[in-house]
Amino acid sequence: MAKHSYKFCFGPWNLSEGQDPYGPPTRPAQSFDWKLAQLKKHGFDAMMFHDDDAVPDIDNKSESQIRRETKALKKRLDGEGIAAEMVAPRLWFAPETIDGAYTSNDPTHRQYAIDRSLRSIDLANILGTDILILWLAREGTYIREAKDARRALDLLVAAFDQMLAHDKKIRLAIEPKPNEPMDHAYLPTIGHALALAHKTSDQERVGVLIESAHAILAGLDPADEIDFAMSFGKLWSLHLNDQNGLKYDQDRPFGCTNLRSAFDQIRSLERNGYGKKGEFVCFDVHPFRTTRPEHWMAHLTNSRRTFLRLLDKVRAFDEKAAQKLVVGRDYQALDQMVIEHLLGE
Ligand code: XUL
Ligand code: MN
Repeated sequence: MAKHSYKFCFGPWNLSEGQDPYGPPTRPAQSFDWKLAQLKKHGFDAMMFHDDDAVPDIDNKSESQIRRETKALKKRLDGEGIAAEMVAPRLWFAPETIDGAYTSNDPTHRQYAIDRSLRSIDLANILGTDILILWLAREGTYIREAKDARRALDLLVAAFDQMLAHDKKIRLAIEPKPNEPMDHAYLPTIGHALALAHKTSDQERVGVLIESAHAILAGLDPADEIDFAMSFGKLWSLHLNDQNGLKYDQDRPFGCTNLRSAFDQIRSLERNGYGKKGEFVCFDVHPFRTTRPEHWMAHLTNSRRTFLRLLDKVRAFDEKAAQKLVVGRDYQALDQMVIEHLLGE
């Protein structure tokens, strides 16, 4: 097994303030400067950006101001030796995206979504990344009769084609999630996303991002999703985290709920060579609401530490012995072998 080192990242939204639908923030807002300083200090290499993470209040700024601010951000990132891993249009906050973005029933709102996506591609160019992440937050329905799923797919393909035509180098990475905020999302799994890629004008430039919690919410095993995407050469980014069953999207620290699943995810990354083409391991995790400000980075540093400790476990796993048990169909022994390995001496 070829050994390589991994590069880590997170987004400014991962240092959130603790608000949920039932209560206000529990920590005072931190500045972007502080977040950037923490990133480098704690062994992370890159930051993820929604368009309005890069340029706050982006909808109320002129094109020239947006370009100026993005260039200034790029200069700062370069100065600190931090890469921008991706840009993602935040298409779920604005009044224009109440009924969805690319699949809204209102054509002017669909246009807003496309314009904002094309501008995000321009931001990605300035920030030096060729990856546009598309979490299709509101592309789905609350009630089945509100939209036509086949038409929605056509609208998604048309939107993606415009993005692909806008910039010949940009790669679109779809981040599937089966529900929340919608009852049902149109692209709930990696299989759906890759099938849709085939309908676009340049399928080579349409891939995926896997988030552990989203796969679990779809009733799938994140490690199998990783294997599936990587067999197509299409896993271009990754949001590792954890999720305790079928409930709201929890974004828990990586490995905190199911250590064995975390081990399996890393095993799959290792055997497929994730990261060898420069891909990052991102942690899309949030602090628990109870977290005190002085412990604000712990969910991220803990996720990174768990990843690295489990990576050692994966690399020390006796694959030959495991293979023998597979050949002998002794899965009971294989099961215990994994458990003993995780428990240690
Ligand atoms: C939503 C989610 C987003 C995306 C980025 O569940 O995971 O934070 O990762 O837009
Ligand atoms: Mn995510």
